[in-house]
Amino acid sequence: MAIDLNTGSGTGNSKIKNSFGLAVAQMGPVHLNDSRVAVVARLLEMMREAASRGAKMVVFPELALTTFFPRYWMDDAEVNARFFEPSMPSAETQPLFDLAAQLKIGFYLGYAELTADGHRFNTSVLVDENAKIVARYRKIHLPGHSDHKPDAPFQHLEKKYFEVGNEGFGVTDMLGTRIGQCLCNDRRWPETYRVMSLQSARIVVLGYNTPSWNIHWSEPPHLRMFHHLLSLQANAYQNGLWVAAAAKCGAEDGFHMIGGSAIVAPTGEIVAQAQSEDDEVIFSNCDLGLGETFLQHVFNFAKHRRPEHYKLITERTGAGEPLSASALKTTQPQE
Ligand code: CDV
Repeated sequence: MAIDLNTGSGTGNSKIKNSFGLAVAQMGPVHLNDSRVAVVARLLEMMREAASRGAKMVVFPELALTTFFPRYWMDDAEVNARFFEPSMPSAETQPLFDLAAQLKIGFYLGYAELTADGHRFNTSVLVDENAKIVARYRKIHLPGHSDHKPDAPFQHLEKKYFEVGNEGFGVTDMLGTRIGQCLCNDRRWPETYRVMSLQSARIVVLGYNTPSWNIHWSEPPHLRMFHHLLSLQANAYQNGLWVAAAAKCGAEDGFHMIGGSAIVAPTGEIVAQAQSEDDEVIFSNCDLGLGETFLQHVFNFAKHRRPEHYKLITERTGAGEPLSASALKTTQPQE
């Protein structure tokens, strides 16, 4: 392979050989009293646009069907009745599945899941082009708190309303590629992506609701967007995969959340980014071969990873004391 010294490109043929049309459907605000029917109508319109632009798949936000209700302190009976889905699809969400089958487009959707035996999860599903649910993910890194904070401007009660996901970070073969899913706060944790890239995920999709204000400390608001993009870009690059992230954003009943929905390439570069804080579809023809360049060289996992030196990552949750010299020493693994 010739290296073009003018461009610095060593990736060979610039024509996209393995192109995947990927759309992200950002949502503007969903207010407390907006109906599921009205929300689903907005999602249907964006699904149509995504398909018309050539998307094989469209990514919707976290908790896409309702307002971001963890900001409200409510009793369990009320919250279950108003915001949780006892089934997926349901009468209100069935039109999404019908249109997906008609348009032959896959999708990712985040919603609040209430199981038959009363467990509650912050969940997403991957739905294929035949409208079949092929994978489910239950959010693992739940942010916020479970107690009432009456002095805070709003609550972040994910730890009250949801249990920690119990099904791991799986990946799924669909639409001719391998896709991993996560939700919002998961995107800030490198373990999320590495567990999926070790299963050869090519795309990670996620939805998010990120309040512009941090109720725990006076974080400068611009850092919310900076850290959101930094997390997507660093992890796309370090794992040689595409990342597609869909926000629910703008002011929901006066509570503002960041936009910035984005599609990030395995180079770490943003290839599409939402400009508004409203319903908006962004799209990219993603070269699924692009990550290979990194995964065969700088991030050739089989060749360069040294898991014998990473044991603390699974042995410790919080930071602790330094390891002793003898604990740090390890025998060399056999080739
Ligand atoms: N829904 C979320 O998980 N939101 C968090 C906020 C609380 C920081 C996020 O990581 O964006």
